[in-house]
Amino acid sequence: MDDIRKLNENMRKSINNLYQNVQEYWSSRIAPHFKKRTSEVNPTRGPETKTNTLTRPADRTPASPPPLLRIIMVGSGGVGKSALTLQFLYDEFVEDYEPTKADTYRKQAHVEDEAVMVDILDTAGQEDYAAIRDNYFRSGEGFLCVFSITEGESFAATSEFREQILRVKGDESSIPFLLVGNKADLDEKRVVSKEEAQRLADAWNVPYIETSAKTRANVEAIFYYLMKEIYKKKRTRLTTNTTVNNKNAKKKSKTLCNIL
Ligand SMILES: Nc1nc2c(ncn2[C@@H]2O[C@H](COP(=O)(O)OP(=O)(O)OP(=O)(O)O)[C@@H](O)[C@H]2O)c(=O)[nH]1
Ligand SMILES: [Mg+2]
Repeated sequence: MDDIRKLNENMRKSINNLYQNVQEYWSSRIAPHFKKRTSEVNPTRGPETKTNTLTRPADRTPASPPPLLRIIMVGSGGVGKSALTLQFLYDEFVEDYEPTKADTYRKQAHVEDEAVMVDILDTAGQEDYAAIRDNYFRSGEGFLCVFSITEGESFAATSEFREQILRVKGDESSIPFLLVGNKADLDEKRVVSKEEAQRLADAWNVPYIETSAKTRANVEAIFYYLMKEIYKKKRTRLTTNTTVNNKNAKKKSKTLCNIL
């Protein structure tokens, strides 16, 4: 019995020692580092963080993941949404037509020298999937609305897509949005003129760009344009929130001073 008691006592001592060692290690080695990192991202630190807010929003720590930019490809079936997406991501043109249900892709990119993660949702143009579009659109932060310059119906359909997007996004008419006339390499089969498409884009107050998923013409341009727009909008929102938070913090400290 005595032996067991002794063994228990020894075990208790060892555990206590171990616990103390861990505590010492934490307070001498880890805690100071932790404090330093927190102060590095303190938004109220002074002028040098001001420059930081331009490149790195103040409410993200240096270790936080890059901002996620959500792009949605919309447009009728067969206009080239998947072909544009795959050309952008993998530098290749897919000749075969395989109607999409919904595919998501992710890619790291840089916008204004900052690393971002772009999430591309390639939706189904086919009418069979029209009912599930609302759900997809809700998560979108920017839209590439694609038609084929060789198919009038697909051009007419862009108005329906635009209406649906505005309805789902709560008529947020400033949502990053681009009207894209694809298959520009097939100019001899063109049925939608540049002027006609430009007029529609002007009425919506959005840019119009012609692309070719086959030749890669303007493929990077449309994705990067949209990424920049989404990024700018996100950054403005973050900066506004930070300014409001700072103002509130100042107000609070003033009130506290008055009370004291
Ligand atoms: N010549 C030419 N063909 C294209 C271009 N873009 C797409 N295509 C072809 O058009 C067909 C349809 O392209 P997809 O990208 O699958 O069309 P989609 O819009 O994704 O169609 P859904 O998934 O049904 O909504 C394919 O055979 C492509 O090779 C282009 O810019 N030029
Ligand atoms: Mg597709």
